[in-house]
Amino acid sequence: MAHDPISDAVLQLLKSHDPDAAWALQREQDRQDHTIELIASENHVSAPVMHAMGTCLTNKYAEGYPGARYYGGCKYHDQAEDLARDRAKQLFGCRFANVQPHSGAQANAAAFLATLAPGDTFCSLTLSDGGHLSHGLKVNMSGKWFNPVFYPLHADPSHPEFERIDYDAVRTVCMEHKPKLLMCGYSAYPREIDFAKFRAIADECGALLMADIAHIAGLVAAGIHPSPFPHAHIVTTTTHKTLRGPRGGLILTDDEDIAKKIDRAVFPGMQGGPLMHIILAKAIAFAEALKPEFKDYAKRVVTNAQALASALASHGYRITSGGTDNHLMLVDLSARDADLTGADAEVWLEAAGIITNKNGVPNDPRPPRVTSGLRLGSPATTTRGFATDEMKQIAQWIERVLEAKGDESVCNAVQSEVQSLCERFPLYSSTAHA
Ligand code: DSN
Repeated sequence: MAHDPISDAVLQLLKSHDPDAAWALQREQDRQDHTIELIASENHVSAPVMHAMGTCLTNKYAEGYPGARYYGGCKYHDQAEDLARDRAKQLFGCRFANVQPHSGAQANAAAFLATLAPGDTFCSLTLSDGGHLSHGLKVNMSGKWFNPVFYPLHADPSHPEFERIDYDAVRTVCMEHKPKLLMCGYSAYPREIDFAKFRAIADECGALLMADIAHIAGLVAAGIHPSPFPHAHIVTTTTHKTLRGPRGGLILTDDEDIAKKIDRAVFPGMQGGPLMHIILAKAIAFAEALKPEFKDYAKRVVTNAQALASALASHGYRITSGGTDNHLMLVDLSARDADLTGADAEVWLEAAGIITNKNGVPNDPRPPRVTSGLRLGSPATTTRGFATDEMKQIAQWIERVLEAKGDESVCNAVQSEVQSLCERFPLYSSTAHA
């Protein structure tokens, strides 16, 4: 098994220095090597990206921006941050990039700070229909300090656009509430987003358009999903999902005035010192995403997701909206078995070496810790080298485990087959990340 070489090196270092930490690292490395990762928001970074995160750039404070820092000794940090900014702009075809947000949620918070005053109204997708907690959840800063109003998905099963964005409803909600900011981009939405339609609604109601492309950023970068530019005023994203970079956030815009406000909102508005080792890793990941191989990777991510979705549908599972255009799908388990919950399915599948997350389906009668659905995605398995045959095999294993309601002997048998497949597709081998 080709382990991730950086974790291997760190493990050797830690074995005598800190055995408890070494134990946790080793077990996690084994878990990643021997299980199938179907969580739609996760991926396996390349060895150079992994290396960059464990470097001496973590030792430095670099508050401020290139050429205007609050600390001495930043000249190489300026170079690293400029590389990351320039590559991000090239990758997404826009004029301004802020690579400092520590996460996607912080990127969103900074975008709010730059464009809204406390109490202002913004509009986003109903969270239980696939939105994100930083898009207006009551207990999140976005829901406590601002006034979110929500648009739904099409809820009529007889409508051809069932469980897809209801653009008429978006317009109605926006014209009634006149939000300052209209948000699109989601955590559990399997269909293409029409950014031009959103922009037309934003213009009509006098809002800025913000696209949170955290999930689809890699597909956008590769040209597999339409770009939010030139439609969105602000684009936020994480860098670690389909984009396959280090864990972190990124904000993009074409508007110089908004860019200045974003920079001030990130620092000193939201954050102090940037994570410069992560920014170096972002620069490396952006360069990887600019390569032709990444376009091929992104295409295979979508093909693999579609293969998994249709194989599950052939086993009697309902895929919300009837399929997927991107890297993820929502599986409504209740159509297969009314008693089956996402919570049970997640635990049973994990026992078989298949890692997923329970997820509400639109209009789910069950609460978020139980749910009637699973969210599945293909970014990590595609990095590992799986193609459509392996995705169909995974669907069969899922069916075996769920049909047997997590029976221990069935889970053990599947787990052993999963392990064999993982050994045939080692992470950090010469074929992974191709
Ligand atoms: N928690 C992430 C996800 O899994 O989609 C979103 O930030």
